Amino acid sequence: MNLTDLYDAILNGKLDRAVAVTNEAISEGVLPNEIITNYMIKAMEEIGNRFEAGKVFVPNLLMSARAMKGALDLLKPLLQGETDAYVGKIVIGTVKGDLHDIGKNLVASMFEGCGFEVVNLGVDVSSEKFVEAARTYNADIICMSALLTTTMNYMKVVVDDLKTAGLYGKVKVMVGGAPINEAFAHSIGADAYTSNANAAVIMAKKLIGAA
Ligand code: B1M
Repeated sequence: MNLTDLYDAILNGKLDRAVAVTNEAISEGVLPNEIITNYMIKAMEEIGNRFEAGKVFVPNLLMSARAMKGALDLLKPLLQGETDAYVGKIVIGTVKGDLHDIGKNLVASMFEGCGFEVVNLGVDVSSEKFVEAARTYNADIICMSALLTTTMNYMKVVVDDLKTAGLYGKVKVMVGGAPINEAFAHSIGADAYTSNANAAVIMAKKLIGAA
């Protein structure tokens, strides 16, 4: 089994091949995090670069996303942390106008595997939905994901609406996604930014005093 085959399968949008290689890797005991970080995410970065360079088009992104999701589904049950104990409640979603959900779902799976109860609101989530869910589920943390520079600013709308609803400070706010960084998170009043799913779990535990 050669894991670069998985990289190639995702890059070329070959779902069946991606699933087959992932199954082999699992049976050979390769750690899920290694498969995800070193091969799957790298392939998505490369297809993104090729798209930006005009060498591939939206259908190619869709095919790669489909292959990535199929392979990731096999790994999700294995993303188990060191504890099964309940840690806290998280509401997560991709912000309004944005349909990218692979990273957000990976973060959600890591949270679930590490003892968080997760309410996943999906993609294209309005501020009203975030605020309502925070209240309805009595969430400890709201996690927002954005992959587009045109949608990232919507995170501030959600933070402002949390303020209006009297929830700001009561529910913590975490943000992430490729165009987001620490300075942006700070500027909109979010409590934390993390660059990846592992760091998100560590940060979430810290924010609610469970670290
Ligand atoms: Co689009 N897309 N896309 N896309 N897409 C990007 C984001 C882009 C960078 C590609 C490029 O040009 N290089 C570019 C954005 C440019 C910009 O804004 N500056 C782009 C564009 C332009 C577009 C469209 C506008 C294209 C078009 O239609 N002309 C369009 C927009 C649609 C919309 O949302 N309204 C579009 C559409 C799509 C598809 C639907 C085809 C597909 C998404 C399928 C899906 O998600 N179901 C797609 C894809 C696949 C990509 C790339 C290639 C891959 C994204 C991905 O899944 N990465 C992407 C290029 C890239 O990112 N390099 C690109 C893998 C994933 C595991 O990483 O999501 O970054 P990521 O998540 C990471 C971290 O960011 C972090 O943890 C994750 C795991 O470590 N993280 C969090 C994410 N969310 C977090 C939340 C947290 C914490 C951490 O909470 C606290």
